[in-house]
Amino acid sequence: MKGTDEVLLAVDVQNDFMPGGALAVARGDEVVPVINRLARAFSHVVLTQDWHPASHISFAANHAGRSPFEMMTLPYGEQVLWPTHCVQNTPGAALHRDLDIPHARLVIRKGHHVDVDSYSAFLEADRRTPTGLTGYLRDVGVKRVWCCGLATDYCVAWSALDARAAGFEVALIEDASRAIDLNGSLDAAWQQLHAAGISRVQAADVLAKI
Ligand code: VGL
Ligand code: ZN
Repeated sequence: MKGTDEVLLAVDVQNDFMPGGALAVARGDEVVPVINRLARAFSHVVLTQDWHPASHISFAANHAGRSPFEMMTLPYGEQVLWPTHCVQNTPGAALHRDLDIPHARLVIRKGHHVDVDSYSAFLEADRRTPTGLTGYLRDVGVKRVWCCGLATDYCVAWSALDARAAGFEVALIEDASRAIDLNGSLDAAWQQLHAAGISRVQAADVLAKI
């Protein structure tokens, strides 16, 4: 069992990111049993939920003449315009029904500000507004963050990078994650992750060491 100084951070295991969902990640459903198995080895698990108002700035539908997956320049930087997804309190925003982590302690909901996106579980896309997760993890004595979930190249990567920047040891569990891979985003993410000193591990390696 992993100790209290380690946390499993399972990012956005939500219906809209599953095959058939509004922003489907290919084979996204395959992470569910892997994350369930990992979670049994961690006493401390934190989940995130992408949790947008219907009028959210990241939705192409909220910008006249724009289509999903186009880029748009916003006051805080370049933003991918997404299909409408993970609208607060809709079935698409719910966690996958087979996610079985009764001992998950905290669910961070992110992306709730109408005019700022938040891929990261730590800092919103303006790169200034904290979610509070850094303070929470420090407060309970966490030193190492194990990241997994959806999508590898967006919310998982951004969360891992911000965790590292906040001073935690960080690993990304590759086979407990799946990517969107838009215009080379997966390769770009791995380059950034490696440069930041984040280790790339497989679930079996994590479980073998416990
Ligand atoms: C995500 C795009 C938009 C993610 C969330 O969970 O990776 N990607 N919102
Ligand atoms: Zn989103």
